[in-house]
Formats: sequence, structure tokens, C-alpha cells
Amino acid sequence: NRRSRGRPMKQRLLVVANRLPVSAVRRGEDSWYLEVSAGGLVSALLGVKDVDARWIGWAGVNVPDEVGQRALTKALAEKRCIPVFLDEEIAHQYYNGYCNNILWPLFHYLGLPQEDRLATTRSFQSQFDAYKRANKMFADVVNMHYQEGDVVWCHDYHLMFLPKCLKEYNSKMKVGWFLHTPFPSSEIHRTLPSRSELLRSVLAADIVGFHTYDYARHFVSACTRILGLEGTPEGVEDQGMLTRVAAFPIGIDSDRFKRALELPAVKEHINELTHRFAGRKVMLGVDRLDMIKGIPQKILAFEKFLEENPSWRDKVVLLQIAVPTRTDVPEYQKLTSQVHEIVGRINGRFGTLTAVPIHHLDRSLDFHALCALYAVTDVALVTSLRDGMNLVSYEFVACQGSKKGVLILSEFAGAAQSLGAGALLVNPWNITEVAASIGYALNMSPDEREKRHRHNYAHVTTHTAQDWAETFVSELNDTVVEAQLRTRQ
Ligand code: ADQ
Repeated sequence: NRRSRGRPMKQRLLVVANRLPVSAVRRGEDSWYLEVSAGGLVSALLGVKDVDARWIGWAGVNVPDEVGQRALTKALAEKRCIPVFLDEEIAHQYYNGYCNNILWPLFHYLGLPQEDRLATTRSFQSQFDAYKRANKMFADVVNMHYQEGDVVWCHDYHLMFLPKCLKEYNSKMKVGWFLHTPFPSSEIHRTLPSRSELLRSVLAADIVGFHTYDYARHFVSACTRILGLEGTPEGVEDQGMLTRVAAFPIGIDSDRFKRALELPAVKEHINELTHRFAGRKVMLGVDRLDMIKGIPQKILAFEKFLEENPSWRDKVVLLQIAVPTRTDVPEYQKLTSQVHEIVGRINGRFGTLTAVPIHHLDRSLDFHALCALYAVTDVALVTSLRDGMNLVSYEFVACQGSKKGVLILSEFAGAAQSLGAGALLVNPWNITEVAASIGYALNMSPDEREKRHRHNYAHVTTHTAQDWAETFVSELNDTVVEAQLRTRQ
């Protein structure tokens, strides 16, 4: 068994991510209330066998005083979490600035900020300096808690500078880095002023992982074209040292969804929703309210469908659940108003005194409510303009045991690579095509629905979050062993 080769039974894994999987609320000078979020990453790591995982990350709150920091550190330790404290100015420049204003849009093909966006923020260089300083602070905390034999798994675009910092502390540290967003074409990455420095920092890791083979290929091309290094089928080689680059498609904990659907409260909720929308087909969108999710385009496509198919107007409803994010950023506020405006217009145009075609909620739903919604949905609409993977598409499939609903999925979501054969793939920019796919999905024969659903369900239930984490950690171990053998030869 390659997974247990020569390793102690319980290996310590340090998971480093920008945010801890815990929200902290201050109750008093030295008292904190903690709420653990049962996100995908948490359940993925809970399922990894023989691994003792600890989290290192920012608690998302500014804690300037030592008393508060000590109390929070103590409270978090019980949840196996270790905080990184960032002061407000660095956190702002690193997180709102370089991460979310520069890297997030660039990696989703929305380009670098235009001058008007730059003018309202500090200069690009000072944001990058803050990014590096913040990454160094993460590295300090990892280094403080690292013990020989640990493996360190760094997550996402917030921490691209971390592998280099860690290896400078200890070249023997096993370090993996995984990107949750797309890695764009090298032509896009080339526009980034700090393009080379970031690539070199990531290459310091022993293994670099992406959701899809395409993203991995883009990364290797960026290294060959921008840094002039050699790309091999295994990864990128620099002066005889290989950084392995590979695709590790994430999944979900599908059993968690299946178990939820068996709960009496969820069943009751399903009955209520079925009754509430009786006589109408239910279409569903669940997204963070972000430009990359293509929410306005989706709603416009639904409008076009209603326009062209009057007979469906009182027989279908679109439920769009959009959880607000980055609400302090003007572009996100603009997006919210734009979505509200379009929804209002369509409901005014096609609604009646007793029903409206779109129910739009600006909020998050709790897990059980979400499962019930997925279960009653006939057609899910995932129309991201770009998306690393998109787990909503997986969650919908996992909850469709008996209904066998149809998934309309953007070809620009990583999930299109895995659920493409079962879903109806669309170009989200092509509103005519999406509107036609809505019609096709609503009229699909039970046989075709069954066939498509079977394909997707098999994938979602066999390529789980646990497998993803286990494979990454296992490959990280093996890669380092191989690298050490190569050096000795
Ligand atoms: P996200 O951009 O957050 O993740 P996604 O993969 O769809 O996108 O995950 C969102 C999660 O939040 C899902 O578990 C979903 O259930 C939940 N969620 C979204 N809207 C919600 C709402 N209104 N109410 C309740 N829950 C809601 C990033 C990348 C993705 C990549 C993941 C994992 O952008 O491409 O798939 O990381 O790597």
C-alpha cells in the first residue's frame, strides 16, 4: 500500500489557508465565541485516514491587544486551529488589495484593475509588498509549530508566496500548494507585474496541484514561457530539481448530503417546498454574489426563455440564492444593484398578482435548507463565467436521488471536465444558447434525464472530497521521498 509506506500511523498535517474554518466573535476582553464552519475542506480532511490535521490561518478579525490574542489562541487550540494575527493595514492591503483586487479577477480572466480602480487603492507595488509580508507572517507561524515529519499543505491564491518562505526556513519541510481557482492561460498571467516572483515562489513547493489538467498545463506553460524553465510530463524542472505539477479535482462529502436527506426535518422541508411550488418546475441557482458566477447573465437567459415561451410563464420558477460577499467593495455593491434591477424588471414584466417567476434571496441558507432545495429542483443553473471547480453542481447532483433533475453547467467551470457528459454544457456569455438549454432541460425525456443523472451521480459519489485530500497528501509524501532519492543518486 503506497499510502502507508514507511510512515508513522498518524502523520501530522498542517493545513494553511487564508481563513481558519472558524468564525470568531469577541465576547469580552479575554472571551471569544467560536463557530466552526462545516465547509468542504473541513469535511474533506476529517475523512483522511491516519492523518492528524491542524489548521493555520487568519481568524478574520483584527485583534490588536495581547490579552485578546492569547485568549483567542487558547480557544482556537481546542478546535485544532492556530491563528495568524495580521494588523488591519496589512490585512487590508494583502486581502482586499492584492488577493481580491488583483489575483482573483486576473485568475478568472477579468484582467488587472484599470487605472480608476488603482487610483482608489494604494499602488500595485505596495499591495504586493503587503502580500509578501502577510505570507511571511503565515510562514513564521507554520515554522513555529512545525515538527519533523509533518507535511504542510498550503491553499489558494492568497498564499502563493508561502512555499518559498517555508523552504527558506527549512528546505526539508514537505510542502504542497493547491489552487482552488483556475490558473489562467500564460498570456493572462504574463500581464501580472509580479508574474515571475510568484511563479518562482510556488515552484519552491514539492507538489503543485490544480482542479483540472488545463489549469496545470497553463501553469507549466507560464513557467516555460515566462521563466524559461523546462516543462516535463511530471511538472517543471529547474536546475535538476523537479516540482511536480498535477491535477487533483476536488469533490464533496456526498454521504453528508445523503444523510441529511434522511432527516425528518429535511423531509418535512422538502414536503413544504413541493407543496409550495406544486404545478411549477423549479429551477435553482446557488452562488456567492461574485462577478465570476455570471448571475446577471443567468437571469437574462431566463428572461429570454420566458419571452420566447409564453406557455411556460406560469409553470416554472427560478429560485436564485445569492450569498453576499465582499459587501464593502463598490464593484460588488454595483453587482448587487444590477441583479436586483434585472430581477425587479422581469418580475414586473412576467409576474401576476399571485406569483412571480424569480425568487431572489440575498443570503446564505443553512445546510439542511440547502439540501431540501437541491432535492426539489428540476433544473439547476450553474453559469459561472469562470470557476475553479464549482461545488454547487456536485451538491445538486448528490441530492437528486429520485428526482433526476438536469444540470445546466458552464463550460468554463472546472466541473465541466468531470460532469460534462451528464450535464448540458453552455457558454454562459451566450444568452440565446442558455435560454435554449433551459427549454431543452425542462422538456427532457425521463430516459435522457435518468441517463445523464446516472453518469453524474456515479462521479460525484465516487470522487469525493476525502479521496481528493487523501490523494494529495499521499502524493505529497511520495513526491518528496522520490525527490530525496533523486538527490542521493
Ligand atoms: P466558491 O467560489 O465559494 O469556491 P463553490 O465551489 O461553488 O464556489 O462552493 C461554494 C460553497 O458555498 C458550496 O458548498 C455551497 O453550498 C455554498 N454556498 C454558496 N452559496 C450559498 C448560499 N446562498 N447559501 C448557502 N451556501 C451557499 C472556491 C472556487 C470554486 C471551487 C471551490 C473549492 O471558486 O471554483 O470549487 O473553491 O475548491
